[in-house]
Amino acid sequence: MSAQRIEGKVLAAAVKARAAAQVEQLKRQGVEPCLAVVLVGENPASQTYVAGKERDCAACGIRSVRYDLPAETSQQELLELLARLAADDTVHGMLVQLPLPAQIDEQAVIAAIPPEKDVDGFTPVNVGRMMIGQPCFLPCTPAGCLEMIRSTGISIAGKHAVVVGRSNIVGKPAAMLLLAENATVTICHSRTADLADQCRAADILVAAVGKPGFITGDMVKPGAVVIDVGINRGADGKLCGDVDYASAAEKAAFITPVPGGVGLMTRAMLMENTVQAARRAAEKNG
Ligand code: NAP
Ligand code: LUD
Repeated sequence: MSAQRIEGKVLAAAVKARAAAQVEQLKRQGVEPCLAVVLVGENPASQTYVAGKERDCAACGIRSVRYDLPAETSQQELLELLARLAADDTVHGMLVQLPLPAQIDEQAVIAAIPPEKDVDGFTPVNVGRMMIGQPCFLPCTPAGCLEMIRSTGISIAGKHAVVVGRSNIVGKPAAMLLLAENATVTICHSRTADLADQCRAADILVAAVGKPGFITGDMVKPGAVVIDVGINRGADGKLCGDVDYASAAEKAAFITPVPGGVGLMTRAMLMENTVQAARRAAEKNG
């Protein structure tokens, strides 16, 4: 069998077209959706991702403001900027690109984002709301994964989903969203004893490990849906995922590519969240 590629580019374009239509409507009501993106230091990958987010904003008609702070920025300075953005009514969504330099406490920074502007869905309030199924901003990468799984047309309910990785930004929330869709969910991590067996049991396999080619074809159940969240540089310097695409595609029914997969959906879901933040702010202000 040769798997069907789940095209991030096509799906992201559809999500962004939907967002753009809503932006048009908000603008007619006198609201210009605006996203503030804060980048600390000069991590080249972060710069690429943030540039992509700015391009997506422009394509959707969303105003974006970018703050580039030097790597030596103190936590206090960053918190002061966030307080200004939090108080600025023209800013609807705000995010601080991760990772942050070592002198800055990530959780303290996330806590400085008001939940109603937290378009990454990283604040404790939004994480808690997601856990109990209340309306919230869904974290962009897991939400993008869900959108890609849904696009296959398979029904998630009752399926065995295996998520490899338990980070706060990908693995844990991805598992929670799959659970909310009534999958039976297994979360694997570096201390999982029988990882290959666990993976082979998966109807839906989500890989968020951060190791190039970590998931190989022998770990994929025939007919599975494989979602590759990883973004790594291979030995050849090229971008690659956590899944060995060639061998996994021989077993899977559907598989996401890297590049051109989950990364593009992460950006698209951010546009959706930003529009939602602007819409809620507009409703609140009359
Ligand atoms: P992370 O915080 O480093 O977490 C990696 C997870 O993988 C951890 O839970 C770790 O287990 C687990 N792991 C590591 N080695 C393992 C092993 N040998 N066996 C089983 N599990 C293992 O990474 P992350 O932020 O979740 O990101 C994961 C990957 O996704 C990275 O390549 C990152 O660049 C990419 N990413 C992509 C997007 C996107 O939009 N496409 C978004 C975010 C991240 P422990 O918890 O036990 O250490
Ligand atoms: N921090 C993210 N850190 C890293 N790929 C992203 C990402 C676009 N606060 C905060 O944006 O949501 C976040 N919020 N993340 N990520 C990863 C994570 C964050 C990853 C990939 C891409 C955003 C992306 O555009 C393209 C693709 O896979 O096709 C190609 C990118 C390239 O390097 O050419």
